[in-house]
Amino acid sequence: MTLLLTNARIATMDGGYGLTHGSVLIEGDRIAAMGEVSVPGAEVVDCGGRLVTPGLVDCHSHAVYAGSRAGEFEARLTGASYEEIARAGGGILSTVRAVREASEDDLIAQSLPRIDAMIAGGATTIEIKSGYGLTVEAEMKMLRAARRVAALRPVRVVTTHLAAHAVPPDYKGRPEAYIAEVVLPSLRAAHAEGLTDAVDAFCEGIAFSPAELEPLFAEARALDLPVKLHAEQLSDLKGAVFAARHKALSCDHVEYIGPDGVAAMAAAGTVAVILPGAFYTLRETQAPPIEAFRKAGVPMAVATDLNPGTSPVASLPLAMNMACTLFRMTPEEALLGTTAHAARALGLTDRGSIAPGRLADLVVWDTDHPADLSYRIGWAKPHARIFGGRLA
Ligand code: DI6
Ligand code: FE
Repeated sequence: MTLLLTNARIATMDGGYGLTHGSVLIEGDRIAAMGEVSVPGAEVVDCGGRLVTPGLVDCHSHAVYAGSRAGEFEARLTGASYEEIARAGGGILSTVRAVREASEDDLIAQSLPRIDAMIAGGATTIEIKSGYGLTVEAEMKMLRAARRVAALRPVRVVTTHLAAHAVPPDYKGRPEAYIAEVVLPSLRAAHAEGLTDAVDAFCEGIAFSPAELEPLFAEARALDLPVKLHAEQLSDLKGAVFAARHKALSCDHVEYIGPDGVAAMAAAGTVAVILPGAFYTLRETQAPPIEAFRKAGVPMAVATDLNPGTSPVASLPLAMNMACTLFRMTPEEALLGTTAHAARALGLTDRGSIAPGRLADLVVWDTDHPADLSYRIGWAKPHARIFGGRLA
């Protein structure tokens, strides 16, 4: 099957926009060639001068979950803080209750509308974390549901084990025991079933300290799984320094990171995943140190962090807009953040840019200007989508 996109404004996203005008030739599920190519017999899609980008990569989401947290949204607007709600047994733990009660099929059914919204925003690869089960079986259920999403929708799914997301009530005050008795066994079981591509944890005062996470990252290394970390979202526990020591693919949130964390990430080649949806929803005031990341050469990704508590955001273009407006990232950085740098945050080299040999996951946008993807609030929509070499 040969597909030829013609008259395209191509943002290759190789180090920057890398704009060129011409055609993209797709053979099978891969990009075969670019430039002024013409191939007899190919199915031709005239892009009419529109922008073509790599399919967007959402490298941080909690899109598979059950239940609703709309009531907490209302409570926060009348004064309760996110941490107060969490300490009172709401927050993450209220979603945990809903996930434990849901069957795997129900979990998928409740999650598909969110997946569809992510796809509608231009995503062709999405990362999905566990972390709302907090028992061996419920974590496995989440990861199985996440894997099944890829068979139900035209999207690639990367799964991440996040059992170290919160301490469940039956382990209250005993985080080490929870790690030893639930997190490590669930990671081994998930790995044995091929259910997880990476290991993540929430390093925070309301969750786990670096010392408590040491056995988890040691186990990840033993299983040859890459690690990443929710680090420095609400305070500076030196999670980034810890994660960089374990050669983490990414540190995510990083609002409160210090110069030591930035330097450690730069030395380890760790990506900073910027999550403005959570910052916006929590009405945080401390922005991540974008200029320090730039100066140190730390690649920045941008993701939705789609989750029921702190970031009910499904659209990557909206996250890009927030990254620009709230954090002064440039639209070029924001697009690198949802393409090349997001792929890197997942340890993937076969996508995130347009070049021969890459996966033919592409989006044709209803604009010819790449900054429009960040600039337009709520109406940066794909005109067409190519997934695995086919219009989908
Ligand atoms: N950081 C977050 O922002 C989300 N998880 C995390 O580790 C919040 C998840 C939730 O509130 O349900
Ligand atoms: Fe998150």
